[in-house]
Amino acid sequence: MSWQNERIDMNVYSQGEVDRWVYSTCNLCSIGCGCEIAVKDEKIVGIRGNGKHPINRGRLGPKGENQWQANNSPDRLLSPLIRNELGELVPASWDEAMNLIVSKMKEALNDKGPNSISVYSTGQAFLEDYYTIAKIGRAGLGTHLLDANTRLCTATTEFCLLQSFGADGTPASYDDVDETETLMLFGHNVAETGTVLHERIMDRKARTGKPYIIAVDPRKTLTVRGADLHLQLRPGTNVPLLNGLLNMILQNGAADEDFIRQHTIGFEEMSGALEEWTAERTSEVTGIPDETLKEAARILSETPSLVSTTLQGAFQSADATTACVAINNIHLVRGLIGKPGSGPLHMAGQPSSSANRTAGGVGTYPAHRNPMNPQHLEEMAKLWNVDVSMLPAGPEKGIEEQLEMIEQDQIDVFWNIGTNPLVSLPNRKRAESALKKVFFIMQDHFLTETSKVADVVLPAAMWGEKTGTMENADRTINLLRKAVEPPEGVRTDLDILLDFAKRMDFRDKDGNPLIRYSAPEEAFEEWKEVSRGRPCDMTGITYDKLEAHNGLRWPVTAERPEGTVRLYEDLKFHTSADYAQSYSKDQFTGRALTHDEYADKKADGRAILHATRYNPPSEQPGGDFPMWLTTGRLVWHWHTRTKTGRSPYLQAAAPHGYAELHEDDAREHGIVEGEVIRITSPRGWIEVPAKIGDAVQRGLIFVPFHFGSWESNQAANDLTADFVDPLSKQPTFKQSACRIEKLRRQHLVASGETLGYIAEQYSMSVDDLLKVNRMETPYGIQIGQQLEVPISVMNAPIQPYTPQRTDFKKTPIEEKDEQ
Ligand SMILES: Nc1nc2c(c(=O)[nH]1)N[C@H]1C(S)=C(S)[C@@H](COP(=O)(O)OP(=O)(O)OC[C@H]3O[C@@H](n4cnc5c(=O)[nH]c(N)nc54)[C@H](O)[C@@H]3O)O[C@H]1N2
Ligand SMILES: Nc1nc2c(c(=O)[nH]1)N[C@H]1C(S)=C(S)[C@@H](COP(=O)(O)OP(=O)(O)OC[C@H]3O[C@@H](n4cnc5c(=O)[nH]c(N)nc54)[C@H](O)[C@@H]3O)O[C@H]1N2
Ligand code: SF4
Ligand SMILES: [Mo]
Repeated sequence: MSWQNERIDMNVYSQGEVDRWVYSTCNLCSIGCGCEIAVKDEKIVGIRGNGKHPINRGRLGPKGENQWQANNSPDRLLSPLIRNELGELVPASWDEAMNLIVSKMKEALNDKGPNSISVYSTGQAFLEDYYTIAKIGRAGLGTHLLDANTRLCTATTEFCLLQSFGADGTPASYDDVDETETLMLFGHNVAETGTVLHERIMDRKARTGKPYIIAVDPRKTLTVRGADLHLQLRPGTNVPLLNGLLNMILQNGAADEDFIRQHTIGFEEMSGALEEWTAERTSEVTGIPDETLKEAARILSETPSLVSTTLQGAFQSADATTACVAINNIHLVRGLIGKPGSGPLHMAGQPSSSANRTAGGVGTYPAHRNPMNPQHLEEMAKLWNVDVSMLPAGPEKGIEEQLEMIEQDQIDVFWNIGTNPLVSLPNRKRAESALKKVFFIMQDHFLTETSKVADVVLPAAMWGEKTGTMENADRTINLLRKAVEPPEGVRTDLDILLDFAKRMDFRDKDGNPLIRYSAPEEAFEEWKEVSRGRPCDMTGITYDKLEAHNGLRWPVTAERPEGTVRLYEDLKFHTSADYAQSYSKDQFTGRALTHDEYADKKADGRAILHATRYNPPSEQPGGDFPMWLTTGRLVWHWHTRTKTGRSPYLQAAAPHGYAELHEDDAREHGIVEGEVIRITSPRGWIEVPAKIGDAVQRGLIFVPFHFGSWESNQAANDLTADFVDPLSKQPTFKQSACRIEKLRRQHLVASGETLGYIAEQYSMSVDDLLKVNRMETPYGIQIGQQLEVPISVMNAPIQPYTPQRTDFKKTPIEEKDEQ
């Protein structure tokens, strides 16, 4: 059972009582915590956790508690902006802005056709928005260039699920995390990136000693510090590790042969590819000691239940989809799926990235339909009452492929909704040059780094100012109700999309408006019909029911009115060729298979085991760039900080970027804590203070990607490589090569100067001055001697975070007692 009790976390700034509390959901990550928004004098003045919500029972993390402050930020966009002849963004009316967009769209349609228009959306808006983007994009504009920042985020979740089980939809849920004996956190720093889920895990662990936690990460993260076993692999070696573990599981005789025979195909091919991965070879490649590997394999062989989560350490690494498929293989070989406490839980990141995949606002088709299956396209054409020839069945194009298309002048109009690509895309300078070439529409709450390339800016309403639903990481659909009106001049994403559809005069086959709904709930009601009979069937959901139940996990139908805790309990997978969401891809090359190739596999409801071959990261340390660079998150900030940077508390907790390096690497270079160093990769450089410790392994540098302003030169994505996984097309943010350089000036020792005196002049300690100059005791300095001094030291520490703000009983008690 999750949480023994409620604890209502609250953060309210109000003189006296608030006027009302409005039902909502946290909009800052995919955990999906329930909350209520405090309103006073028609303004949002705070937030509190929803004690009845099964996901969080009232708890909120630091970002959740502080997200509302951005709503009241004085620099909100309050009117559309258009770039004038002088190149400045100046205020314009909605009519001017929308008419300009419509004329540019029509021009592109005339000149180059529908596939010269791209809609690049987000994982932070609502299902109703995504569904509308899907409908307008495909049945209105007729483009198949629909993508989103979900490509950077959870595309791999989708593709590994398509490969193994035939459709998207993560099998296990948080309830399984509560029940499992063993939890493997794979490239998932949940203590910092899913704080409330981590509290939930650690709360149970403190009470019962369970689950046993294996953390797989090249860094000693906060998550690792709460784990039982740390597999500290070398960057980019996920597939060798998993292949080695699975090989040992087989050698331990732990395969569930009946399960494999009855419910899977592909075992021979899969196991054939594992043979080379002996414990010795695996240890050699991953850098994990032999005994540690064997211990992990023993636990994975013996555990009666297992939940494996994956996140960006898996998805943004070389061979992302293959690693996640290898995790599916482990679950299938051990028969640990579809039963309480077991299953892969491939995570999401953004609060509604899963909803975009489900609703088809990205490369996917609505409700897990297969665009290569003519029958599925017919269904969509019928549901939307359009001619099937309207629905282009082109293969999905990821954002990195779209940038290439822009470079080749194939795309003219780019509509960017709810994302900040010039901070979040890899190798951002390349992205910048590409995006400068298109007519760029930006829809956001604020001006961001991306505004630089925007031709039109549309001010969008924020969380708390609109109604809609989101899908979290475990298939829960949550409701968010409007608490206050958006500021004057600001419109919701849905209203903007509906207005666009009207101005474009999109029509169905009978000449009626293509979009006939005008409110979120009506959009949801239409979407429900689209989902009918598909894996994500939501026909049993209404807004009121979502509020009454505090979220429901799909499928929710007449037969399953309370939703579905875990998928595949009947061990019938979505792999029949008529029903599958995809004919899948070749696991090694990424080539899309045809209907016949897929049908010939005869999976027909059985899960598919794939051979998982190792393909080392495209860029490796060497030559001028001898170190690994990895990038990621810290607990205090959300992505590019457009929201968290506007919270005084969160901004104070982590005011600037930094680079984490190992103490031995620091010693070798004579670098001291807080010293500003330069990090250079084949694509660019940044200058950030050094944070020294043992969190990263030797030879690895970690840089958070939150600090992307053009002025500060701290943006991780000035450095990152833009290679993508061949299956999911997700960029490899976690592995690039780099070097570190000291930034020094010289100090000429003058007569009478002592080390203490010199150190003080540069606000350094004597000890640091010695380290910088690699001087050992006994030391002496002489007049005329050259000393090195860092050009700057920024010792403003990032505030530490205590991951366990738990209120559990400290004495472990038997799990059965508390149920
Ligand atoms: N505080 C905070 N929370 C967030 C977000 C945020 O911006 N801030 N964003 C949300 C979103 S959209 C997402 S996608 C999630 C991401 O959540 P996470 O995936 O947990 O976060 P990251 O820091 O990107 O990466 C996770 C870990 O991958 C490890 N890693 C690097 N290379 C490898 C490798 O080769 N193998 C393995 N196994 N691990 C490796 C890194 O050391 C890092 O600790 O967080 C969500 N929650
Ligand atoms: N180096 C490196 N780069 C990364 C990653 C990494 O780990 N390392 N992680 C990647 C991942 S997983 C992700 S998810 C991306 C995130 O990358 P982005 O999505 O670019 O980052 P955000 O800061 O969340 O930007 C969202 C923008 O949309 C606006 N916004 C928020 N909600 C709404 C809404 O409802 N409507 C509208 N119209 N606007 C809204 C916000 O104000 C903000 O400007 O970054 C990716 N980039
Ligand atoms: S864990 Fe995620 S959903 Fe929950 S409060 Fe924190 S940011 Fe919000
Ligand atoms: Mo993400």
